[in-house]
Amino acid sequence: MRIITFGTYDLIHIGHINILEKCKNFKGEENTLIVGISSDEFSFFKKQKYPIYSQEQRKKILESLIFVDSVFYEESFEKKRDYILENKADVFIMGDDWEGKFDEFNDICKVVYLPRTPSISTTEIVEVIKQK
Ligand code: C2G
Repeated sequence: MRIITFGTYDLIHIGHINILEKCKNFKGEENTLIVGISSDEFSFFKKQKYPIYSQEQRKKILESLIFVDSVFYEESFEKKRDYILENKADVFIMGDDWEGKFDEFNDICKVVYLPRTPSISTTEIVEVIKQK
């Protein structure tokens, strides 16, 4: 199956790796995993701050992972339908912090939310480093 997922993937951590692994192995198959990585401008739009790593660095890091087959820049929520169609995705997977948010795409693919890895996020990592 062709799986698509989206995210910022800044300061990549075990929560990111876990969901990418689950996407790649979804339903016990060796799927093709396509990742839409938030551009710097789209990240700023979502979170009112720029990622620590640039979009070029984040893209290169993701491309070097064994679970990931291809990476493109996500530039807006509005283009999501086109991204799914262009990439011929069968399944769209996100962590369950996005539960219910993308159900509108069930008409063109299967939308699935998987459990997040508890107790880790880019924001927390930054806070911990700041306190040291
Ligand atoms: N994630 C996870 N466990 C964590 C942290 C993140 O499973 N502890 C998952 C998120 O649920 C998401 C993916 O990792 O599916 C990427 O997370 P972020 O980089 O935080 O992405 P986000 O900024 O939420 O962007 O259009 C959708 C957005 O672009 C998603």
